Amino acid sequence: MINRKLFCLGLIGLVFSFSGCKTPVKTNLGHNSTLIPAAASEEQIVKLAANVAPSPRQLSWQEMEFTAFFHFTVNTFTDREWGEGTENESVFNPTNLDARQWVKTAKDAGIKLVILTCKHHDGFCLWPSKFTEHSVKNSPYKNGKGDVVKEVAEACKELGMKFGVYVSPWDRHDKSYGDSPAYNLHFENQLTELLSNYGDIAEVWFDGACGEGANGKKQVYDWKSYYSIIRKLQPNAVIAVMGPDIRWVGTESGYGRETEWSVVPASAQSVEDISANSQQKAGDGAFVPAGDMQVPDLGSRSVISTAKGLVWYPSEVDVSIRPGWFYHATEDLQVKSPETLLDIYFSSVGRNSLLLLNIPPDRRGLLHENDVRNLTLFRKAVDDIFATNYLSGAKISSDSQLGKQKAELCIDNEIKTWWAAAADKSTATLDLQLAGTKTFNVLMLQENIQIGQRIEQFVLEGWINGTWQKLTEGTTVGYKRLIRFNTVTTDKVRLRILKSRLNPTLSSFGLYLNLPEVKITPQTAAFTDKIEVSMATNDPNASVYYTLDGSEPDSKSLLYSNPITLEKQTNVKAVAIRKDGVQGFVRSSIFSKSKYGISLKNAPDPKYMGGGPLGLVDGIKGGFSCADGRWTGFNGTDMEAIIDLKENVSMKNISVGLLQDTKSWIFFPSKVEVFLSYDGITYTSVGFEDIAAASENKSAERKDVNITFCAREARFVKVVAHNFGRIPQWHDGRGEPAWLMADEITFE
Ligand code: FUL
Repeated sequence: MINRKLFCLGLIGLVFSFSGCKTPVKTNLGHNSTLIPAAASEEQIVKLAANVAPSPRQLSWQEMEFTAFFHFTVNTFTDREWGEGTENESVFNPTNLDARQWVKTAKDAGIKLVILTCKHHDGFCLWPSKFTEHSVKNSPYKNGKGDVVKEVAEACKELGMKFGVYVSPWDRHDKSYGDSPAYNLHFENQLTELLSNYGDIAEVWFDGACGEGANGKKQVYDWKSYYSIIRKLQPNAVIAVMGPDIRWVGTESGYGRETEWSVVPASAQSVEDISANSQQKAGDGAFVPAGDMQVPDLGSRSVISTAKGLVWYPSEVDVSIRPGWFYHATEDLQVKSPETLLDIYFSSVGRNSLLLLNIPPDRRGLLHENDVRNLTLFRKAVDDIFATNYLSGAKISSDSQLGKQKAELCIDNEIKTWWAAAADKSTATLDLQLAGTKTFNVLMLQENIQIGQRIEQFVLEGWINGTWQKLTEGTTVGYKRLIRFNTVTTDKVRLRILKSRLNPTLSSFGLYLNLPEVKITPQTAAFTDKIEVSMATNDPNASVYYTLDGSEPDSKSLLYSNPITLEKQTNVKAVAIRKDGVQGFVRSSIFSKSKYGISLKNAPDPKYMGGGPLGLVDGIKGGFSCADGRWTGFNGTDMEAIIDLKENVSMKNISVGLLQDTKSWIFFPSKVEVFLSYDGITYTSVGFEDIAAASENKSAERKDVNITFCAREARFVKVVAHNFGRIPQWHDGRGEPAWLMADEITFE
């Protein structure tokens, strides 16, 4: 357990009165913090929690839903994630910087605010700070006359977007870092420049990552002084995540908690704890902290029952569209797909969090085409899904209501109006007769958080075949809850709120239809003669269109009706398109032909069949994702493959492709050995290679192990890749069996 120190900035200025057990607890609407009197009962604590609400700046921040980071600095040019602070300013030289392109791309993707890394840990300033020489002013960019902060701020102003600044307190360049009062003054000077010269700043993002200065000393930050400068110069700016307004969700994976309370114990604002749980090493793009911030629930009844104070401290999910935070050309093919971005959206915005997506500009000073394309497709998907609310025009009734807060107000497409159950109710049922029979599979709920977060448990039911059937269920709602479930067609639904801290409220309630999906079966495969491939969609109102030449399918492509037979290597691409024109994501499967025979001693895991054993020798290599259908995966076991080349072949090199992605528990094997045989009975070793064990998490890597030997003939090749074994101590999965992923084996 980490040490919980109370850093109750949010408790300053508290107005609250508590007058004993029998007197009703006075509410505290509009206040984003509350103290818990020592004598408070559990029931009273729950009521206090339900009345904590966001501050106006927290509310406007939450309503943005989707914001972006632009990570850009010397690292972009040195190909690093964390600079040393010793980089020469001359390395910073974008050739074609267009901040408008960054901001316009973000705006088109539905992003409302962008945050620029004005200074990252290397200390290089993207603005010509008067307080350091380590900045754009000494770089070749615009002959030292450039100011990237200004360019982004102006693009935001022009395009009606909000602007935020990331300023790393940790500075590996400045000599004063570690001499605490001197560096605090330096940092405050730089902060003052940023907050005075670039118009309105809506968010100041302080990083938790922190190390020693060049002098080996640890800096003691004067957070209170930093915060008061922000409050004075930019009173509307929220301070994240080493700050009192916005809480880091606790992981950089893009996936928030299913149960996410915005009201948490005030101790969650401890900057020491946030720092201890922040990223500790460079390049660990998807760091998942081991501390308290990763726990599944930060604000349930049992958690708040021992708190001394409570604060409104909403969660922000930060994640990069690429494996790293900064641009690296080697990651151009690892940009998150539109489908993954959509999944992240459902798991962040849809889980009472705000999504902060990093899109790093490249060395030209532009957002890369691949990032722009995937963002655009992702946005189109969100727009298509939420274009039609199938509750529009429904007749709604509730079993209770508070004053004029009637049920109709939660389906009127107006977030400012809301339904509330009667004051003494902690459960409620909303009945809906839809305007006809509708097909849907997405639920959207929003509480009126202006008066607090209350709902603890709910279930959505549909009237199907004469009975109420559960469609989906959940715990917290908060600002927004989105859940996908199996497609259903009905004209009657009801929402039952089973548990709530106070009378529940809803400002929005929607049912939507997800994009139509297409499935190609098998997902991918290698074959010897021919193979039968089928396609299907989950949407009864959609048809499947496909191509066999690798081109993108659309409604003019081949219309699928019956399974097709392939006799040569083919890239099948398929898409489901609904009658209303909405189309899903394109699926692509390569079916490859191999003239060899192969047998595996240990069966691969059914989830990672790599297109069947022949997939290991079909000439097509797996990508960076273990789930691309090409990798053959062994959980805890070795790969021992015997390949029958069907005739004697002369060769001098055998190569084995391997994947390592330690965050997904995939490790390179410890050793690869190769044997040859004429008859498939007697094998002779021709070489082996030992592979060094990984000692830290890194982005996914691929490796070809080449075993080279004097040319010789053989018909059978045996390849043995020895599983890494148990996951080492430094890893979260310590002691568990490691995965081994292989693809592709080639002969030369
Ligand atoms: C982390 C930093 O170390 C990364 O480089 C990145 O800026 C991320 C948003 O926060 O703590």
